[in-house]
Amino acid sequence: MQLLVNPSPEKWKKQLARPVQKTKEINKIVKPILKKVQKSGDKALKKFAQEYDHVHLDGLLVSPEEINEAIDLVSKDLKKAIAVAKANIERFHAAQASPELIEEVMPGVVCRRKSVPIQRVGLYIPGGTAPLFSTVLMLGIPAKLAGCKEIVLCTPPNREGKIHPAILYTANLIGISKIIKVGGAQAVAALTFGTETVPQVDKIFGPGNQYVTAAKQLATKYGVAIDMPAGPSEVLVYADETAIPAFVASDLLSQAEHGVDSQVVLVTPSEKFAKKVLKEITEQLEKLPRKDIASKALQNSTAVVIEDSEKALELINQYAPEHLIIAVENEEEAVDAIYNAGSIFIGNYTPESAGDYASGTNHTLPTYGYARNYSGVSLDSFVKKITYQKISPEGLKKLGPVVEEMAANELLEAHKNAVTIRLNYLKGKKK
Ligand code: HSO
Ligand code: ZN
Repeated sequence: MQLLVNPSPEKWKKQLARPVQKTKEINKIVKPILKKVQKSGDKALKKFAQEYDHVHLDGLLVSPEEINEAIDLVSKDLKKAIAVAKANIERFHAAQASPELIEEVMPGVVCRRKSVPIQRVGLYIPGGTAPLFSTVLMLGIPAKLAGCKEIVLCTPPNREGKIHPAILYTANLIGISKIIKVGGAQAVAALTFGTETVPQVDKIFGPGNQYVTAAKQLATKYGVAIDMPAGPSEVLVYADETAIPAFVASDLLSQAEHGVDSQVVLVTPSEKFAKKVLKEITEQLEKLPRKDIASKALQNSTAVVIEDSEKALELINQYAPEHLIIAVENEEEAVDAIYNAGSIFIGNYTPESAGDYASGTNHTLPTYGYARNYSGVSLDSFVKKITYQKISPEGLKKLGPVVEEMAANELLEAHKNAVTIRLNYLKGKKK
């Protein structure tokens, strides 16, 4: 982890640049995968399973027997923990429901807006080195609460053709019945075009490696929506001497262990504090099973000393972190000054891990600086809002002339006529 002391603002961008994504090369690999799945459906998926997951699959769909087996394999303690997380996530996401809006904007002109569930959604849960069953909760719970009709979960099998029991247990617990053994770009392709086993969906959610991310981006060309553009996980901790160096180090390491391309940043007014954190990181890192991954991520990572708090906050807003931990004396002032962040964790006793798993907020968040213009996943991500209007004859008499005037000035006579014809009819009826 490099240490920068009072770097000049012109250099911030370069010094805190995220690892570059090789989109062009990745697309070269991903595009043919999409094509093959579009053309050959399940047959292509099975071929890719052989090629990438090194497994021969007879069927792609997870069977009820496999679910039962998973239920037996998950420990009691983990089941209890998942139940608490589920309750918190359900509670916070259920509270996000926006009530139907009805407004009589002028007499006889009534406008309405209502949330309507996206009918078919696909949830992608990555395989790889960590079985992210927590992501099943983060995507599945809001999908269920929103009322999505079809919820499909895709996740890659291991070499034995199996899926991690905690993923199956969690999916079953929240009532997802269609779980498909397919991973990578081919999973995204299957959800985009549909195959014999995988239903076509309207929106695709979930994290993944660079191939999955690229495939999701390409899927949008075929009319499928995606949750957000994704990149490697990241955290920025803003801490002063009222914070505890060991806590800060543990938070930075918790994100560094996600992947070699993860990035963690410390921003602090005190060089002395920064050095204490760096020392703690070295000590804690030694004991981590994922030490190799975390230490690679730390090579992309920086501790920045900025004495001036206004400048520090400016840097944070410019960086737009996915996760922001604020552990400074004037926490409220700092929190209020932030306008670019995916999710904010406040105080010494709010580790990011709490939000990653169980406090109730969603952990699917905008990375790579997209916190400037995207929100994290929420109940809203699973609904669309339809607007409605009904105008009475009285209402049209008031509003009609306004529309006629505007249409005439846009030189759109047919638009004007759609009002005039009705107003004339109403006059005629009166006579
Ligand atoms: N920090 C990750 C989510 C996660 N952490 C899942 C652990 N499990 C992205 O926000
Ligand atoms: Zn995490």
